[in-house]
Amino acid sequence: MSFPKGFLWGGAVAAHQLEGGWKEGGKGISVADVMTVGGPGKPREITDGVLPGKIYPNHEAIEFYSHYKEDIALLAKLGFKCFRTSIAWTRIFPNGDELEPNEEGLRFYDDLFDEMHKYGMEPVITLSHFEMPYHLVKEYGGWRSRKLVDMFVRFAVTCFERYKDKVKYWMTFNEINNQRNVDDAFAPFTNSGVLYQEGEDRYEVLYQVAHHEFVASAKAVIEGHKINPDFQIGCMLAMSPSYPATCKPLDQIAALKEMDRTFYYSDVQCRGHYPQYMLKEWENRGYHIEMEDGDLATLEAGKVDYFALSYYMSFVSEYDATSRHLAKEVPNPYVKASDWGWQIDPIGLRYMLNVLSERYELPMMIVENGIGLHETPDETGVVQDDERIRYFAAHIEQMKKAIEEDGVTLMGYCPWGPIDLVSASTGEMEKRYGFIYVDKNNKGEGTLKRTPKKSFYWYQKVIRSNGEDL
Ligand code: P53
Repeated sequence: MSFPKGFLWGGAVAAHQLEGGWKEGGKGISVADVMTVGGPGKPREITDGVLPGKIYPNHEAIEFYSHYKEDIALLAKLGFKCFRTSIAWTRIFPNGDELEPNEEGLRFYDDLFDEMHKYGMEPVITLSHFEMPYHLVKEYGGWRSRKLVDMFVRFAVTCFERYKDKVKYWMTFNEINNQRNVDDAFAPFTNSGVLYQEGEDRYEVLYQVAHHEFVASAKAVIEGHKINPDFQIGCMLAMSPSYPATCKPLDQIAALKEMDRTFYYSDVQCRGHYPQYMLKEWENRGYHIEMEDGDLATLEAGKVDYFALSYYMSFVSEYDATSRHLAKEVPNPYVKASDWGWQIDPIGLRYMLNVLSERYELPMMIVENGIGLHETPDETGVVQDDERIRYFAAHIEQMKKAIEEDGVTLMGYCPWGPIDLVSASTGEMEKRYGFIYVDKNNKGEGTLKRTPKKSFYWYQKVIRSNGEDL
């Protein structure tokens, strides 16, 4: 038996990508509400508020807000032991800077968590998943402002107190490391509500922004443990290994430097202090990162309990002396990519779990994994998604090896988007991840009818056998 008893099999979503109801129940406008639909190679547009004539796919998404009972029942039928979603910050604090929460928003998540518990499903909850209040962008410049620390902590504490007997597993910031990618607008905006200005040193801004988030996250961990000592509060990073392109020593340095751009986030959140390579970068570049007295002690006291990761793909780094990070990304000839160019690499998951286990010695949870596919139901109305089944079987096989042969501690597995939803990076409905098909297209047309795909029955069997029957 490789997967431990009580292993958390489930799936993961984020509020803004499925709830819809963007104005229901007193909800405020989030950063996701001002992003249009894009496509492969066509970035989503970030508009200055909600403009007429544009398509904003997150406004309605798949209307989980009004369909959640039916959807949770379907996921229960699938056999979910847990369900990861996020609490839309804008349902609780519509603008983000209020002092009192919005009761109607709080009640929605009470009902949702009750509904999960009805089926013995454990909620796994992200506090900030690409959906911060847009007001905080306009008024404060997003996480550039130190003021957001207290606002986030107020939001976190409100949720911790309200749901202390309903939720045990928490994460502070989803994929906090995505914003390392300062060159496109998407990541800094969705992570942190940051729009870079002409002429500024984006990295200096990034490190200041991240410092605010690290302090906010650590404070949430500290406060959360006071509210319920049984809480498990994790960091959450997108983990994509970058392999050296060849065995040339300089390619090894390139891959190392490339990975440090991500490890910087988890080093702070798991070890409780800044790593030397980052302090040196600040010194060498003359960066001044503003900190308040007590911040470093807060980081030390607010280390996370577990490591939550998403895993989709791997990369390859080749040494490039002209690059800031000494690395340039090159394609991997040994793996295939999805229609969106994401390189599929199940063994990379085993590799990543090992690296993280050795670096941090923490329990881990895979809170996202999956493949986006173009899909249409066949003449019987069912999507025959054998490609998805193969993708998951291969990844679960590698998780098994990591547990059985390498001794990593894995708490659970939540594939991304168990029910089709709006893609984060492209805003498409037609980048589908689900075990359940949702009848809606990129233009927003469709009946919203939910239909299990072939993989639904396959994953049901996997869960029933605790990962033995792939
Ligand atoms: P979509 C980039 C790289 C890896 C994961 O992504 C990423 C991103 C940014 O999109 O995001 C995570 O929908 C994220 C989810 C997202 C999922 O991966 O772009 O946490 O919100 O939907 C899949 O195909």
